[in-house]
Amino acid sequence: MKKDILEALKQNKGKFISGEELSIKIGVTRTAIWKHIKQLKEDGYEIDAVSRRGYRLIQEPDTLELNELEIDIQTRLIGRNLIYYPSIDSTNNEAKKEAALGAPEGTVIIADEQTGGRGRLGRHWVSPRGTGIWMSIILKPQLEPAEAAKITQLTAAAVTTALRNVTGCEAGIKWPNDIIINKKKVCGILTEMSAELNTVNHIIVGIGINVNVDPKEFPDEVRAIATSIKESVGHEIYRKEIVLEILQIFEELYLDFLRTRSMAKSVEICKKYSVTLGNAVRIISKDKIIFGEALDLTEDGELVIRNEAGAVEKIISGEVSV
Ligand code: BT5
Repeated sequence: MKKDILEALKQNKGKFISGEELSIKIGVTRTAIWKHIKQLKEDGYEIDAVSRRGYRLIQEPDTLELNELEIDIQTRLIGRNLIYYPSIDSTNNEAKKEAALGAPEGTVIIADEQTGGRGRLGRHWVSPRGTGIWMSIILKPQLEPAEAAKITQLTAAAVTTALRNVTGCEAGIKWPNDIIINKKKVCGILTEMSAELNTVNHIIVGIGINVNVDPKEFPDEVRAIATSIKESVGHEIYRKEIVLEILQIFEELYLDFLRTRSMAKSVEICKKYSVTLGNAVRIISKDKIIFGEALDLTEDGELVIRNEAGAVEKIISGEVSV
């Protein structure tokens, strides 16, 4: 019911709607309306309450709670099923549990804070409360396990486009899983899967974005390499706007990929915004270190390099430092 009231207030944002009109529209007493408005105010909504005129929504808080996301989401698949936690160890861990319990494809787990956020190879991902986007998407594509890295590229394309669209920042992609602004990391992607020999059961794609994070909140070693959207554009951004844009663009790219079995659209975006191509790279892939020059991306999103011996080789995944 709180959601219905919020939806009505949003539809009339900036204008008054009387308690009576709300109570008729939603089918509850005016006292019930008043109680919910009080709760919304406690949740951080700025609402004017003026006798004989009613209620007027002035400003929403920067929240990722379900009421907010569910009212505005426009997708068909990605995020149609949303699960929100104020605090959780890791949205990837939770997504794994949900996937095992049969959560539908496109389910999104989102948290306001992670206490055990994870990067690749068991690294820690700093995920402070209230300022970042920490979310995971459950996918069930018919893929061979070796193709899972494509989903990382598709995600990088979706996140970079969304960040640019919503914030105007100059986000770039450091292959394979970092989104950077001004040479510092603003977002990391962690793709994990459950698979049999030849088929993927499900893929969990975890996305961590420093939106309004104050760099002072990062521990020293992370501060040196990390940035936030706020730091780069100079003001706070509603996290919800970014989440909705990512889910929308992700859905377009993912449905296109399923339909065509081609990564062309995502790879085109990855190439356009790549900060890796054309540069000297040092790649840690499995247990070896390869030096070379990043030349191109293949049609599947693998990195093509010319190694020190002058030979051209394809890298499927790895750790790149420029
Ligand atoms: C990544 O790993 O970049 C993947 C990060 C994925 C995080 C999301 S949040 C939602 C979902 N749930 C999870 O538990 N994880 C995913 P990697 O390339 O291994 O980079 C990890 C390194 O980035 C760390 O060792 C730090 O140096 C640095 N780092 C840690 N926290 C950071 C942050 N908030 N911003 C930028 N860099 C960070």
